[in-house]
Amino acid sequence: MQRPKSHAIFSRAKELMPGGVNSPARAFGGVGGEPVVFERAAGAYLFDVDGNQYIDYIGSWGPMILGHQHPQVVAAVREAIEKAFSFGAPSPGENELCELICQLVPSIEMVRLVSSGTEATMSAIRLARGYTGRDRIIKFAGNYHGHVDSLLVAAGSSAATLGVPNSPGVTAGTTQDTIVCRYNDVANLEEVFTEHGSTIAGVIFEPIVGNMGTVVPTPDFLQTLRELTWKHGALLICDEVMTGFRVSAGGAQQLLDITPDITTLGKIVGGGMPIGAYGGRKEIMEHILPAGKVFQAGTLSGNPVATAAGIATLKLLRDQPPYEKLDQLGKLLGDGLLAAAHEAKIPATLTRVGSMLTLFFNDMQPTDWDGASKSDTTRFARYFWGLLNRGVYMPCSQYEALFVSAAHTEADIQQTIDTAKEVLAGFGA
Ligand code: HOZ
Repeated sequence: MQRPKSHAIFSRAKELMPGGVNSPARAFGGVGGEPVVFERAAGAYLFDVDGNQYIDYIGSWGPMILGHQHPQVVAAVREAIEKAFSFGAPSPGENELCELICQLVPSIEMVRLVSSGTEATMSAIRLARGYTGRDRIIKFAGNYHGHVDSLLVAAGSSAATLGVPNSPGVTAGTTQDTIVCRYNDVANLEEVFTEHGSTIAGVIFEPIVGNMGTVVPTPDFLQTLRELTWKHGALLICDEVMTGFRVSAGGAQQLLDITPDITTLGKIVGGGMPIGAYGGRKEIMEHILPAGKVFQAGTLSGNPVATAAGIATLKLLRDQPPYEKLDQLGKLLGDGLLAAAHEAKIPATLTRVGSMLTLFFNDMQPTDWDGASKSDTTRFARYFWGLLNRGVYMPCSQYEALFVSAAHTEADIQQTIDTAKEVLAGFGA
C-alpha cells in the first residue's frame, strides 16, 4: 500500500508539531514507522489522503461507537452550528446532555461538563480532595487517566507504549500524594489502606482497563475497592472515559454492578466532539464552584455544538441499543483473531468485554501491568503493520484496546480475520 501524500504531510508535520502529532498515542511510536494521514471517514471505514481505505478499529480511540458520520449525529451538529458555535453561557443542550447522563448512569445525580477526559479526571481528584479534606490518591499501575500531573505515575496508554510512565516535568512534589497499587491485587490494597486509610481522599481506577490493553477486574478486587473506600471514608472514582456508554449504556459500573462516588466520562459522551464530564452524588458535586468552593472552570465547557453531538449519540444508544450486536461482532472478531494466532502457533491470549478487546502476544492472560508488559511488542508491531498495509487500522500499540462499532458488519469482521490469518501465518517464515 503506497502512501506518498501521507509521507509528505507527516514530514512537514514533524517540523510544525512535536513528533509531528498533537497527541503521542497516534504517533506509531510503539510500532515504528510513520502514522497514516487521514482525509475522511464514513461508517466503519477510514480513507487516507492517498485514497487508501481501511476498516477502522480505533474509532478515534473510542468515541465513534456508532461509526463515523452517523446521519443523525451529523444532522444534530449541523443544526447546532446554524445557531451558534459557542456561548460561554448557559444553553439548553447542557441540560439535555446532563439529563441523559444521569438517566443512563444512575450513580450520577449531578454532572459538570468539561472538554476532555483529562479535565474530567483532574477535576474529579481535586473534588475528592476538597470534599474529604485529605490529600492522598490511590491509582493502579497501567491505568491511565489522561495527562494529569499527579496521575502520570506508572501510567498506561502512550506513557507505557513510549516508555515514559513517569514524565519529566512531573515533579516529585506533585506525585508525593499519589500511591500506586497493583491492579487486581486485593492484599496490596488492604495493606495500603491499613497504613494510610485516614489520609486517602480517593481511589481512581479503570473499571475495565483499556490502557494496558484490555484487562478485566476480578469480582473480589471490585468488592474490596468499594468496601475499603466506604470503611475509610475515601471516595471511589470510576474512570469510565473509555468504558462509559461503551460496554453497556450504563457503562462498566452497570455491567459489573458497582456504585462509585464519582464517575469520569469522555469520548462517547461527546459523540466524537471534545467533551468530558464528571459526576456523582449531589452532596459531593455541590462542593464544586459556584455551588461550593472547589474551583474548576472552562470557557468551552458545555459547548453547544459538542453537546449536540453528545445528545444525538446518547439518545441513539438509549433508544436503539447496539450492545447485543456489538457483543456478537466483538466475539466473532476476538475468537477469529485468537484462532488465527493459534493456527500460526503464536502464543497469544484474547481479552474482551463486548466491543472492547485486545489480542495479547502473551501466553498468560494479563491481570495487571506486570503481566501485560510481558507481551511481545516486537511481534505486535509486525502484526500491526501487516494488517495496516492490507487495509485494517488497529490501535498502534499492544497497550491500547481495539473497538468495534455498530457500523461494522460481519463481512468487515470476516475480512479482518482472514487478513489476520494471512499476516500471522507469515510469521513462521
Ligand atoms: N486516551 C487515548 C488512548 N487510550 C489516547 C488518545 C490520543 O492520545 O490521541
